Amino acid sequence: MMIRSNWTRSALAIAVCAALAACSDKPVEPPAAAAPSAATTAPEQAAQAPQVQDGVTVKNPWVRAALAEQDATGAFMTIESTQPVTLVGVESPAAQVAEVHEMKMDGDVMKMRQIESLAIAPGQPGELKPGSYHIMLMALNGPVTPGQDLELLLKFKTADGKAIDMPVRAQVRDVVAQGGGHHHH
Ligand SMILES: [Cu+2]
Repeated sequence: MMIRSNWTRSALAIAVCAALAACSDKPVEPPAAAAPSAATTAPEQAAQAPQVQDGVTVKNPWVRAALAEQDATGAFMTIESTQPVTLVGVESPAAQVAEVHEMKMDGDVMKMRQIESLAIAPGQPGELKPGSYHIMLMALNGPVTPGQDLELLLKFKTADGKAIDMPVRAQVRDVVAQGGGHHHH
């Protein structure tokens, strides 16, 4: 019974990934915010400041909005580090399951799989984006609505095995993902 429900979840995740891939050729993200010229206090909502902890910098984290009937969605960001680290896990209060995934073309078919870890080194940022590496949020606890901030806990390991648990707030963005057009139910 466990096996069956896991299988169903995986099948759904693949479908969602396919939908993510389908729109990856469209411009998804707004142009990177230019250097702020504002001399006064900038409101928080516009350009997101990079989030930094222990030499790890997370830029522009965002989550694709998910309607109430959707069970899964993806989270994306750029991760830089001043020392070699690996992303070994993710947790989120918004989802019962969070995994690091890789997606790439296998012939004509876009396939995705869970990966154990994602290596990040100085000068070699981890780019999590549609059609590539991403964080898969599955068994969502509720709708993921544009305008929300969604909490992610990124779990890194350094080369000498030290854990870096980094909380990140990701913006939920309403990105039209109708390319695949598969509706479950
Ligand atoms: Cu995935």
